Amino acid sequence: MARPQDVDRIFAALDDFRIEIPSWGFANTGTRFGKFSQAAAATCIEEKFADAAEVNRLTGVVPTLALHVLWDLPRGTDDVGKIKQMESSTGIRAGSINPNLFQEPEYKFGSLCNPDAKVREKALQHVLDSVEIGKALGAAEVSLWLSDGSNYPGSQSMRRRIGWLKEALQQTHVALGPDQTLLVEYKPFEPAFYHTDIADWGMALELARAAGPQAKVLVDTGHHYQSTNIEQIVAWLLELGALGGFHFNDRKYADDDLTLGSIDPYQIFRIFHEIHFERFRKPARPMPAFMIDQSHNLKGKVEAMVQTIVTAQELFAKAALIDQDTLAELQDSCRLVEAEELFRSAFWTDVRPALREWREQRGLAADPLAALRASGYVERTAGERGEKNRASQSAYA
Ligand code: LRH
Ligand code: MN
Repeated sequence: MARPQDVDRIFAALDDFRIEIPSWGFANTGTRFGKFSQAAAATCIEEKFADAAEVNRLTGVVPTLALHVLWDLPRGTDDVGKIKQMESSTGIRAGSINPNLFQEPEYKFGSLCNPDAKVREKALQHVLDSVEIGKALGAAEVSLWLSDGSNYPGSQSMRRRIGWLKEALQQTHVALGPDQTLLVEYKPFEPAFYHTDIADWGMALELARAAGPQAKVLVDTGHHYQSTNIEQIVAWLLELGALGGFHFNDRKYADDDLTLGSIDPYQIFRIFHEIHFERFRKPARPMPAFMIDQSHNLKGKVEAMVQTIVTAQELFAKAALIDQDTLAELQDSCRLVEAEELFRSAFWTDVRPALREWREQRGLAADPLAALRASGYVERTAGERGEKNRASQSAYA
């Protein structure tokens, strides 16, 4: 149970905590082995915004929805008006703009790194269109992930692909508006299984730096080899002022896109500790963008999203309990067990009663998951959307 003096810390942290949810988290998705369609799944952008509004009604901390351009704005800038209508009807604003450079046949051998200059041009144009969509929507981030890579040694030139990639990101940076950030996301493998052009934080950092000051690194927690010390990468990126944001999810094996904290909650806690340490040292520095990037193949989509946000709030609140001055004193005097016990006891503190109180004081449901079940929202949307979902066996999201 959190001590009374802890409650202020928890409340202060929760007041600053905001997290973005992905439109694709509400749509029917699957794996290469199958897709288990859900009747209540969102089938169009209107329903994705409606689900996001329901999640925000219940939690109060998700003001923005990440959009994937080809999935959510298939007509590009011509769909901006439609998105703005939904922003005003739901109160949810468009969040990060994610270009799609991984599903069209032209991108078989890559997009920005494709040996064919015409394909690179097409890919760059899509990124530049995404930048313009971001400007038109006043969205802060353009979030770039490339599936680019190869499957066989010797089959592609990794050096020439680096050159093409640097050029494209520099051209993208020139096109950014003054308040826009380009997020460079890395991933070690999948769908490429020999080399991936942006495979780790070092490559993403060098590409961001070469592009310009508005380019930062995005850390997707599912994009690391087993036993990678992710919080150390976060510490380094914070030290370098190069951390732009996170895609939070969880995994047991690879990029499993499971719900945050479902496999290793201590991992997210350790990452949040680095964030709180940065806030403690440099309170003026803006927080990196917190975003969820999950696909809910088995859990109910809205239920999984609410569960994810509640878990993220709990872990962020736990990490806020660490007294940075005391911990620094114990660390620097190498009182190892005392330092570790201070660190661990924060993780083991049950912050849920304080969170319920924080929510109630802000007119929110004390238990958002229970409130979702009581609302009948999922049953209602299943009724409205069931027929469409049965009919449509669409592509990925
Ligand atoms: C790639 C990724 C990327 C998104 C996609 C939905 O694995 O993490 O951030 O574009 O998932
Ligand atoms: Mn991601």
